[in-house]
Amino acid sequence: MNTPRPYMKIGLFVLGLAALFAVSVAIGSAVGPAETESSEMEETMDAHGGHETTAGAAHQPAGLGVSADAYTLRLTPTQVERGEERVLRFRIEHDGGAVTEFDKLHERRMHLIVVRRDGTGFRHLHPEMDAAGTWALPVAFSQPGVYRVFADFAVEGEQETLATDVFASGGKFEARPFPAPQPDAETEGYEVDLEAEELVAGKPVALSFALSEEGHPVEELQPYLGADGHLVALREGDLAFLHVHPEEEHGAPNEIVFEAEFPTAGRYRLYLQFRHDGAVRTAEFTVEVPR
Ligand SMILES: [Cu+2]
Repeated sequence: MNTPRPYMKIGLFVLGLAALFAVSVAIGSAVGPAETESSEMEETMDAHGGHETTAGAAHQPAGLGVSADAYTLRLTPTQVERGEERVLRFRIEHDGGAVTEFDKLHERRMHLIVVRRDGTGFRHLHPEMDAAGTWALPVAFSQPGVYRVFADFAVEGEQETLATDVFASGGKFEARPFPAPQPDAETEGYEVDLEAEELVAGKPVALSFALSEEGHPVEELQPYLGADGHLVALREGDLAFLHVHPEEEHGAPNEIVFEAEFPTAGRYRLYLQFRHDGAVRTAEFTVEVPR
């Protein structure tokens, strides 16, 4: 028999503590003294310190993790009170430091997409970065719940989408499932009709949105982020983030066309943004990719 005696157990426990302490010290020194963020930020760092490689994950959709391709999103605070305006701060880390050089992607160096886990409360924001690589912007969450925050950016020609959850406490949480699939949507007096080719998982398809206002085609669309419009597509269940591409060619002047590739069968929530009369408007759709 090899049962440890009590003092041996204590000895092992102390050794274990010492090992934990050593790991903390190593992480602490890797992060460096410049770190002045809150303890919430440090907890995140301890949980996700080090860079994972993405071998075997090449075909995973974007937006499923805080880390991908050796980039890590560190965001604080991740717990807020509903209705309270807070400044969200985040960095993109690579090789132990904050990235400060970003490519322009759709005319911006950082796109922040905020949406509650049930697909409601969609927002598309553009934070500001300081010289040290910390992005910041004030955000208030009017409804309680768990929000997905996506940072969409490109570095050295590679687009990345990292995401984390932000928890908004207080009030009464009422989840709403994705609305049923429907080929048209209304927003701020605009009607938007979605025409899609046959939706097939794993194959690029064209999604065409036709805009009208009181039955008349809207033909004076203003460019938004360097294109006719912007489209975010999220998968039901895990909010995987699809990269879709605006198409320059389209049939009618009131049409906005994208090419999307839905990775799997299932439902997706689409957020189409377009600019008209000087304001950006968002129309939402659910589409279903059959098995
Ligand atoms: Cu953006």
